[in-house]
Amino acid sequence: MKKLDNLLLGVAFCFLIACSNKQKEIYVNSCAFPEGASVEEKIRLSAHVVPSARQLEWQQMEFTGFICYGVNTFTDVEWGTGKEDPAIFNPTELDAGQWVRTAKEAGMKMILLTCKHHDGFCLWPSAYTDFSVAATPWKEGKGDLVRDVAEACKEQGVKFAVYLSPWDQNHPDYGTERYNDFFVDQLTELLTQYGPVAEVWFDGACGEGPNGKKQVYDFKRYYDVIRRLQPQAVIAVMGPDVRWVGTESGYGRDTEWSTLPVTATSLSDIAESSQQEAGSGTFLPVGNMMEDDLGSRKLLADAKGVIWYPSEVDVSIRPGWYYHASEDTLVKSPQKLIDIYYSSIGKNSLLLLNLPPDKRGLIHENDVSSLMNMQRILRKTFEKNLIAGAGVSSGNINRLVDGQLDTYWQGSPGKNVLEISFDGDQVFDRLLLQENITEGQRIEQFVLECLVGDSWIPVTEGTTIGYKRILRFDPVRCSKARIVVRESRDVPQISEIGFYKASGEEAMTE
Ligand code: FUL
Repeated sequence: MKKLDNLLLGVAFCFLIACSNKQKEIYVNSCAFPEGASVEEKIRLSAHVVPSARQLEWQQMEFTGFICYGVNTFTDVEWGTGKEDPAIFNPTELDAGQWVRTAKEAGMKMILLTCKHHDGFCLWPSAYTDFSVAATPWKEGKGDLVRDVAEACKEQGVKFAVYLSPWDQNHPDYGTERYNDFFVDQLTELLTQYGPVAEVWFDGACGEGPNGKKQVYDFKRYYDVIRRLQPQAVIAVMGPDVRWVGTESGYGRDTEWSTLPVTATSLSDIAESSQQEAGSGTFLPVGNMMEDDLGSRKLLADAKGVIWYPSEVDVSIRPGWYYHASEDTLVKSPQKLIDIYYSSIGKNSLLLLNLPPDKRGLIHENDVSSLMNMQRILRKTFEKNLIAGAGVSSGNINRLVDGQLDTYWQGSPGKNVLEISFDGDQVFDRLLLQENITEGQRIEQFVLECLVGDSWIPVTEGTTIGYKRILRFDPVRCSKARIVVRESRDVPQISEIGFYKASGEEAMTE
């Protein structure tokens, strides 16, 4: 537990890395500001905080899938009670391969499975409870859905992740210290029996258990188990590696910092305030993850340090998280999903899109169709980067289109302008930018200008870029464009640039 206890200790270590490598001043995961640091120094230091290896790998997945499945699927509710008769869980055509195939074809790189939701029903035959698939008619009680999904993921080259709800309405020990032992036992089963796990997702939703008590979760202990058994896994939402964006709508912030100013010094404080109500005082502003401003200079000025805490946008393809036949006609259209794509992945977040299988145990045809059309249309939009064949003012263009974060264009004081000369006139309405986050998130304000006649005309502008930013604007025709970085926390480094013309099918129909 001690290992995770104190952010300041971790940061002292980071300073050592920085000293021994003057070329690259980086602080992995966090940086505590020295006593008496000026605002300018805090801003500069924050621009050198970088993701841990597990956070970077997670971010680069971009698009991931969520499977909410369990007794709720059969009782037609969103939240169960923990008193369900397990016999109701009886899918007739369950095919985990279809779930993973659908996700993979849609471009998702990971599947997160609700191994246990708030009702406490387990999709694996846990040795620590009778409330599981072992008590159901499905496969005559011999099934293990966690195994089926983990194996299908392995076969198809998709990462596997576990959602284990801390809130458990079924377990008699809920609300007592013994429940923490039980939770650790279940976590251990999931982390030792099913191969590599890429993410562990702890939900912030929490109510009373069967005995009317609220549980004090021993998060530090849970994190310790995860770090020991699956060190590559990120811990999301009620956890230190990945931040809940603050809504379940699919829409992230226009200004999305992965570097968050904090007043906290311990990871447990971070966990406690991650998907919670206002008032903990851990983050600046004193408030919750739903605040609009989580990373401005104003907040940095009052902070004690900065952590790398990137945003994950979770949303369901349907109104509910679980399957309801009454929502078969309410599946989000491909155009709506594309709008969500731009508003999450296109705004420095990872997208976690829920695809709830139905009572048969299949992802419904309507969901599959929407998803495949979304992917097909996006592929059309992004198939041709118009920058190909162009030249850039800084010489070598290849480093801006090679898919590598650590090959980049770098600005210099007073010269933060990257000019692009296209191969003749080009028409585009999408701009994609990526920062070299392996050295920090820095850009605070930028504008795209195009040369029309003899004048540079502003076409669109943005604030943060981070891992990825995609801007949409009306089509523009030009042979020269430039990115002007107006404000940055240190020298800007742009890793990737793309100019695209959107497929006509992107247009919203609703
Ligand atoms: C919420 C839960 O209460 C929902 O049921 C769902 O699991 C969603 C992803 O998170 O907090």
